Formats: sequence, structure tokens, C-alpha cells
Amino acid sequence: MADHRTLTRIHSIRERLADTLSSHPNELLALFSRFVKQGKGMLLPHQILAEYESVIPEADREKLKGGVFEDVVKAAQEAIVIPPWVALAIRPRPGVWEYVRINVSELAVEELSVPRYLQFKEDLVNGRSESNFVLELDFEPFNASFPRPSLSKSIGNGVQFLNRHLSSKLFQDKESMYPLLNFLKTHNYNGMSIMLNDRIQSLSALRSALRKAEQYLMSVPQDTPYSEFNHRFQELGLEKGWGDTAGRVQETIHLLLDLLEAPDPNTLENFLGAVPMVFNVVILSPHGYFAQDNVLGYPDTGGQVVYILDQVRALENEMLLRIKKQGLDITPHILIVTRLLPDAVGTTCGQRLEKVIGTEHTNILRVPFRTEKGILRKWISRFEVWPYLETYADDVAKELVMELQATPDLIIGNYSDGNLVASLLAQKLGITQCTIAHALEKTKYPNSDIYWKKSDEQYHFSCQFTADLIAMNHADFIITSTFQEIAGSKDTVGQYESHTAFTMPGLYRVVHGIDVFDPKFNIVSPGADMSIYFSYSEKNKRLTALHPELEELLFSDVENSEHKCVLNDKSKPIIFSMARLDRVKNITGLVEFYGKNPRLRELVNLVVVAGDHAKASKDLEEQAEMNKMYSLIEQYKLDGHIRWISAQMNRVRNGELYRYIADKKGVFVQPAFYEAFGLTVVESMTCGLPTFATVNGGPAEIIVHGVSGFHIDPYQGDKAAELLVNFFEKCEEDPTYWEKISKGAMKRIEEKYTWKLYSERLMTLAGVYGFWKYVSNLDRRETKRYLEMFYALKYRKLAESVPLHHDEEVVPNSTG
Ligand code: UDP
Ligand code: LCN
Repeated sequence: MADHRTLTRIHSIRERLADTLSSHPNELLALFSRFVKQGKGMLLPHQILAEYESVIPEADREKLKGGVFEDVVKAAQEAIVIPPWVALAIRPRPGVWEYVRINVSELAVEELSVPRYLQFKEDLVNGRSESNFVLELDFEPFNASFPRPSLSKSIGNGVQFLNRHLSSKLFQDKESMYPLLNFLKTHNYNGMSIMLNDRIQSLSALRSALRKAEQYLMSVPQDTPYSEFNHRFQELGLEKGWGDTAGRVQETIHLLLDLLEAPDPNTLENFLGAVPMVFNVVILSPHGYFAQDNVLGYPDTGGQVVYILDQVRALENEMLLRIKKQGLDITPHILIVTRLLPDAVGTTCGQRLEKVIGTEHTNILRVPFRTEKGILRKWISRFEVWPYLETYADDVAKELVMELQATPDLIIGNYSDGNLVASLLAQKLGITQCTIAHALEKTKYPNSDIYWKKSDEQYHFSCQFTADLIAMNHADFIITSTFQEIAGSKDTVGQYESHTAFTMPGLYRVVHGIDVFDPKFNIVSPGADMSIYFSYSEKNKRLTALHPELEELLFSDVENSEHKCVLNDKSKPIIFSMARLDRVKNITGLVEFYGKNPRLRELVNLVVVAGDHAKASKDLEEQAEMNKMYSLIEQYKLDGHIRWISAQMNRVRNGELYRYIADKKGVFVQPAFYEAFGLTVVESMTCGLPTFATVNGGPAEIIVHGVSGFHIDPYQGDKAAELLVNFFEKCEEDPTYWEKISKGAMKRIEEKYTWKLYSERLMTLAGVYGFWKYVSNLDRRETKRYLEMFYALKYRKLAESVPLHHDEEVVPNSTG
């Protein structure tokens, strides 16, 4: 299947490469022959660059500077070598990909369409595919007629683009305003009309009612409550929802009049932001231990739980504020739906309903995983949830009706499993769906697509990536914490971007999985709970009563199940790290580069909070990492320099722990091989602790290197250790340096990472996307039908092949 758009787009690159071939044949030949000599295989960007630098002498590289050959080498994201061919995936800028193939024997350059490039790549694994027909997934035709921005800088600003584009259509002529009128007319809450009633049947009636209302409002004081003119307005055709006071109603009416007179996208966004639309929100997060206490650091239980609990508090406040301003007497409801675990190992995960502390109208609703045999009792890994999710979605739908007594207005999925269930529910109930990835595992595990078969028994990525594709295409809008999550940076590929084109040989080929230019993408960054995480310098808020406990945790000379190894010199600053003990978090990498650098050991101690053997269900990766850590401690004789502490579940105390480390002029290190976002990074920075975090993923964007913290390359531990040595030496010479970075960190957070900004934005997005879904074909019906088929024919079979756990409680199912 030829892909014509791709062919025309890459034509010039091929031609330019062909030109280079005639102008610099020797350099080209030298490099690609070197690749070919290494035999069949794949090279990653840093390997391609390293080869370029080693094969081409510096003087020659100077001559190639700025030319297409150098551009191609720098922009190449992978090289697939199958002698005599070298195929390159070239990414000139975020979100834009081109593919070429060079025949080294014949010195010929050929352009490749996406499917042909992927087919070529498949040969790496299994030789030529036996059958000519390979399932190709292609979402592009559905979106072909839908305009999208073309500049990389517009990525992640979807709502603005959408408003601009759709409003120009909506406001083409007077007639085209009718969808807006109909939307306002049918708008209701549980059957109760809001905004407009039946008296208004035409746009001219609407205009006239608004003008009369405006006149009346000018005659009364601004703070006159709505109840005083409710009846008068009802007669005009206006219902509650415009505002709580005359002043506020006037503002909303003005916005609509402005729209009707001289429409523009900003007014539209402001007006839609003011229209009451979201009262019941459902947030899905099935896997792990979802509870308010005693769970953080357990397997699969980290940032996502923290994120959601902070999110709902901020969201509830914002909903209450808006409902009050809208003059409505409606109680909002937020339900976090997670899995009920009968074997709750001392947590509340066995409880069906749990109120969220610090909220009035938010609950955690737990629904068990069940099979025909009964209810599953124990925690299971997030990689093994797939066969349970369809039944789970059905059960959740029933429970939601019981709990909310209303259809939700917005459903938010979290992580692959939550997003799949959210897609099933949104489809069933016809509601606006928002997707939050937290982490797309394909990016966390390099080459997990092409070599999926090797790890499928353990990770079931075939299910997970299928679920991810379904959810990201089904969602009405996607929110991400950073730009890099969508489209990476100049040199690195974004998480969503890596789903644009990939292949899982023997399963299917994704020709167009997602388009990072799609206006469904919006960057809405989370923050840290400011009541828990605040600056170490806010002396009057400090929880000094916790210091004796913290000192015991860090410095006591005893070893027990909570902490191992002791610190000999307690006066030294501390390098602190805290994470789930997943391999990708690379805590053992930190222990290793610390152990290997004698100067660093001399300057500072290392404290890591990671993993817990005592209580939680066993996680294989965690066990392996724990063993590795112990052997590193022995190998580098680290006892005396390092303190290992088990997962710490008390967030309030953790907040004080970050600050205690700051008092000691220490630092926080987040050494992950890949970090999707990195809440610990935001937490430590909010506390004013200088932070060194991985350059791979979210922290690359959260931190401005050298200003609000530092980036470290987890694959270059020695360099990271040197950077830390330099930092601590510099601080010894000039103590204000530590403060400078600390202040830089706090400033960065204030500007970009707060929950207040987050909730305002999320509510506006929910309104705007909800509106467009109603008035236009944004519903993407064709895509949804295609996804249904993909789900039924592909996902379901894959999920069925994942082994079930057999610890069901054989009881009659309450939900079934
Ligand atoms: N956390 C914790 N105790 C631990 C480990 C982690 O309280 O022992 C918290 C940490 O403070 C942060 C979250 O769990 O709020 C981890 O989020 P992050 O985004 O850093 O990583 P994730 O675990 O989600 O991959
Ligand atoms: C899950 C992760 O792995 C982290 O990178 C994020 O910070 C967290 O969720 C919150 O989104």
C-alpha cells in the first residue's frame, strides 16, 4: 500500500542525499560501509553520531558542516542495517519523519514510504514476512480532511487551534450560529434546563432577550443576587447558569453578545469556560494500590496516585468555585474508580467507598476484578490486568449509575489500563473522554515494539500498546504534563511521537498511530501539594516535631527492616533519592556511580528510599533491583557512606524529609533511565532542594540546566558523579551557589507547576471539547467504528491470551 503523502514529502530529502552522494561520495561511502560491515542490526542516534565522528576525520566534517549529509546524520533516529542496505528514519524536527534507504554496493538512495520502512525493519527480526498481508493500522485517512497546525511550536496547544479553526466555520454566516443556539437550548443538568429555555427559538429571539436582560442588569446594583431577577429572566427565556450576581451575569451575557456580533476564538473560549458543563467527573485508575495512606512506594503505586489525589482536590475546588459563580445550586461529584483488593495488606484497598480527605464531594469507588469464578483477591502487576478489563468496565458502568444517579459529564482515564476502560465507558455512555498517559511503556522500554515477542510473556506489551493506541485515538482530548511527552525535543523523540509509526512484527504494523499535531493534545502540567511541599526556608511552617523521627531514620546506628547500613560521618551533606524500585528508576545506577567515585564518597553521603520487602505483594523487578543494590554496597564497601531506607508512605513526613536534607545543604538525585514526568523532581524543587534529574523525559523540561537544577545522563554515571562533585566543591568554595540553584528551582515551580493553574485549564478544556463534540463531527465517528473493530478483533484476543491469576474468592458476585 503506497503512501503518497509520505512519498512526496520525502522526495526532496532523497534528492538532496543523492546530490551529496555525488558531491561527497567518499564520506558517505565510508560511513555507510562501516555500518554494513557490522552486519544486520540497528543503530541508535548516539551510535550513529559516534560512528560519524570516528569514521570521518574532523577536517572533513568541517567541510560537511551545515550540509544535508550532516543534517541527515544528526537527525537520524535509527539506522537499520541489512547489508547491502542501510535504512534511516530521519526526524528533521519534532513530529516530522522521513525515511530513506541507501544501497551501499550500488551507491543508490531510495525513498521509503512508512509501510516499506517498517517492513524493512521487520526483516531485522524475522526475515521476510511469510504472508504478503500484514495488518496495517492507519488512522490518517480519518483525519485527512481535518486541518491541523504544522509548526512544531503549536504542538500541545490544541484547544487554541481548534477554537480558531472551528469557530471560523461556526461563524461563517448567521445560519451557522444555530448549533451554538441549539447547544445552549438543550443544555441541562439532570433534566433541569440551564442557560436557555424553550421561549427562545431563534437567533434573533436570543439577541433580543440578551439585550433586554442587559438593559435590566444595568439598572440594578452589580451585586444583586440572581434569585432577585430569576423569574423576570425566565420570562425572557433565560435560565440559571449565567452568573450568581447581576455583575457576573452581565459579563457572561456580554461575552455571548460579542460572539453573536463579532465572533472570535478567544471570546468563544472565555464564553465556553463560563458555561456550566461539568458537574460529575469520573477518574479511572484501576491498577496498583490506590489509597490515601500506606501505599506509596508499593509496586505500581507512585506518582499516578499522588497526581490523582492532588488533582481531585484542586478540581473539586475549581468546580465549586465555578458552580458558585454560575449561580447554580448543584453539588458536584468526583469519583475515582480503582480496583478493589480483598487482600488489602493493611491498606484501605478492600473498602468499596472511601471519602477523599480534604474534599467534600469526592470519593474513591473500588470495584473488584472478577472472572466467572469469582472476585480476584490479590494485587496483580499492572502488566497483567488485561484479561480483566472488559468485565471490569461493565461492572464499573453499573456501579457508576448507582453511585452518581447521573451520567458523568467527563471521564478521565489514567495510564494504559484506565484509559482503555475510560474508552469503553465513554463509548457506551457517549461522554467526553480525557486521556492522561502518565507513562507510555513503549518509551520506557527501548525497542519493546520491534522485539516485543522476547518480553511478551513477562510484560504483555502486545496488549498494552494495543490498548494505548485505542485510547489515544478514542479520546476527545489528551492532556500531557510536558511538551516532551508529546513530541520530545529537538533531539529526542516524544512518548506519543514514538507511536506515530512502529511495528510489532507478526502482530501488526502501525503506519499512522497518532499525529502529534492533532489538536486533541494539550499540555497541562501538574504541581505538588503546596501544603506538604514548601520551601525549607519557611521556618514557621516547618514540622520540626518530626525531626527526631527523621534523624532516627537517617542516622541511627541500628539496622532493621526499615533501614540498612549506617552513615559514619553524619555532618556531611546528603545526596537523597526516592523512587519505586523499578529497574527503569535506576536507583542501583545511582548507587553504582556514587560507589565508583571516591571523591564523591568523601564529600557526601548517599540516602536512598526505595522498595519494601516486608509487606507488599512481590514484584520481580523490585526483587532483582534489591539484590543488585546489596551486591553493589558490598562491592564498593559502601556501608558507612550509604543508608538504604524502605519505601516511605507518609507524605507529610516525606515533605519534611526533603527539607531536612535541604537544611544539610544536600541535593536530590533522580537518575531514571527514563522518567515520564517525575513528581519527586517537582516535590524536591518545591522544597528548595537542588535537584539533579535524568535528561531522559519530563525532568529535561522541568529543570533548566544550571539554573533551576541539573540534568544528568543515566547512561553516563561517571559524568553524573563528576557533575555532583563539581557542585559540592563549588558549594564549599561559595555557599551562595547552593542557594542560587535552590532559589532557581522554586522560581521555576511557581511559574509553571501548580495545581491551581492545572485545574482551571482542565475545566476549560472539558467545556470546550465537550462543546465541539456536540456541535461538530469531532466525535470522530469513523475512527470510533474502526477502533471498535480493532478492539474486538485484535485486543480482545490478545487480552484473552494473558494468563489469569487463580485466587478468586468463590462468592456470588455482587456486581455480576
Ligand atoms: N513516593 C513516596 N514514597 C516512596 C516512593 C515514592 O511517597 O517511597 C512518592 C513520591 O513522593 C512521589 C510519587 O510517590 O509523589 C512518585 O512519583 P514519580 O512521578 O516520581 O514516579 P512514579 O512512581 O510515578 O513513576
Ligand atoms: C507515573 C510516572 O511514571 C511518572 O513519571 C509521573 O510523574 C506520574 O505518573 C504522574 O504523572
